[in-house]
Amino acid sequence: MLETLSAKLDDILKRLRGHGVLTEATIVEALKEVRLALLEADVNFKIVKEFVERVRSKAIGQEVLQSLTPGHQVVKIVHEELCALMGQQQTGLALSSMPPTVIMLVGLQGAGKTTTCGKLALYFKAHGKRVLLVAADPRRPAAAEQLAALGAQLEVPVHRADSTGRDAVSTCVDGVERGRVQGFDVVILDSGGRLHIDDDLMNELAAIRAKTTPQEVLLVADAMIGQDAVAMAEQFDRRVELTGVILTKVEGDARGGAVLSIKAVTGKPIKFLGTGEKLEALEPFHPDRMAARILGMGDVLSLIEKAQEVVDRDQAEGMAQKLRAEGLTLEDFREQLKQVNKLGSLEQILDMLPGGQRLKEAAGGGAAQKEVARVAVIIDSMTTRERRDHTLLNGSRKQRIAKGSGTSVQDVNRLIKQYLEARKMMKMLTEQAGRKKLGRSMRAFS
Ligand SMILES: Nc1nc2c(ncn2[C@@H]2O[C@H](COP(=O)(O)OP(=O)(O)OP(=O)(O)O)[C@@H](O)[C@H]2O)c(=O)[nH]1
Ligand SMILES: [Mg+2]
Repeated sequence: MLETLSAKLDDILKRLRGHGVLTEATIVEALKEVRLALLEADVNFKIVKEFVERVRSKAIGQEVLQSLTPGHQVVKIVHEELCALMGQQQTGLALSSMPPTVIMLVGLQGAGKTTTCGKLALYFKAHGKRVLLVAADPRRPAAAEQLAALGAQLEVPVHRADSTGRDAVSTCVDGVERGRVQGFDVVILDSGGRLHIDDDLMNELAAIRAKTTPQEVLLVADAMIGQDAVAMAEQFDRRVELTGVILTKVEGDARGGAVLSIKAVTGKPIKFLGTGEKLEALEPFHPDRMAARILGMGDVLSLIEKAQEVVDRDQAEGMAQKLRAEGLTLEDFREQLKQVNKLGSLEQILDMLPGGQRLKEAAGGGAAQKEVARVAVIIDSMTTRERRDHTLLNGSRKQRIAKGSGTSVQDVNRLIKQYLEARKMMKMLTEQAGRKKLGRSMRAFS
């Protein structure tokens, strides 16, 4: 996510931090590079100009130049201004005081509307809300089928036009009414997309908006199209009045032009980011955290929140108790790897850690993920008894396991060493934390 931009800025700012004393000229020089990096990232031209000007006027003040750590001060200013660009505060979804809250998704064909409907449904479900999805594109039966399949997977009901041939507008009105009568908390309208913005599409969307008065009208746009996403937001806003934006496919967007300029140009906040095809791949958008991520400071807060969502609380509690009583076994080790995998690929996790981008480069593409897969396969090749008691693992058993998992005895030995280290650390932690404290930290997972 935004790797190219991030690497460039990191590089420029690192050099600035290296200076004990900063002169105005050094800062101006560095800002020229920042300007170029942002333009190459496809950030709107006018926005870049204003951004650099603001950083410059703050940075060349006496306070910064004469401080003990001028380089760090400049990084801090850049961070602040990046936050300001993306909207400063996180903008959550507006919920209606009189349920159901109606959320309408609009956007071009293939932008990710239907997928995002599923992601939002999962998100609300995880927050204890009852969700109804509405397939608002009756002209394309396949679209309704796709949403119905998602609904079935998530165990969320899907409202669709019956055979009487209701049009998109009436289907949405029916869906919202059903949501009200049946006591749903949230109704999400999955509108149809077109390859191009045309009058028919806009008229239909405007009519749906007028008839269902949604709390949120969100443009779903592919982040990879950069400035085109910004232009699209302006066009949609003119016709249907947006309340915000969800950018999708951000995990593949190395440049970040849309992420950085959409709020500044259109005034519409980004509310969520789509970061993969899986339904879990949706992140609430926090400008400050994104700014930190871009500057290579990581995003540990989001990582923790994600962990709280995916880690099964009862399982975690059970695991904690068991660890206190018996210590970590290889079986637990494998279980924990599975939990980590639920967080996303290791690459995605590294993205959120301070300095993670560098680690990722050092590890080479996909290497970390392969290592995890290898560990899992080796443990899978052990017998249950071996997993519970690693001391059984003698030479011949190791050979058998290596053969069974298509690895080598060295690989098996390396795994055992990693496991013993993890076990030692775990033992230390549990002893330190004691019963009460650990109980509290486990409750934080709820
Ligand atoms: N990598 C990635 N793929 C995504 C993301 N969101 C959606 N997709 C993929 O984009 C493709 C199109 O997604 P849909 O949800 O069907 O798009 P849509 O906007 O509903 O399309 P129409 O209904 O045809 O207008 C699918 O292959 C999705 O898996 C994302 O955040 N990351
Ligand atoms: Mg769709």
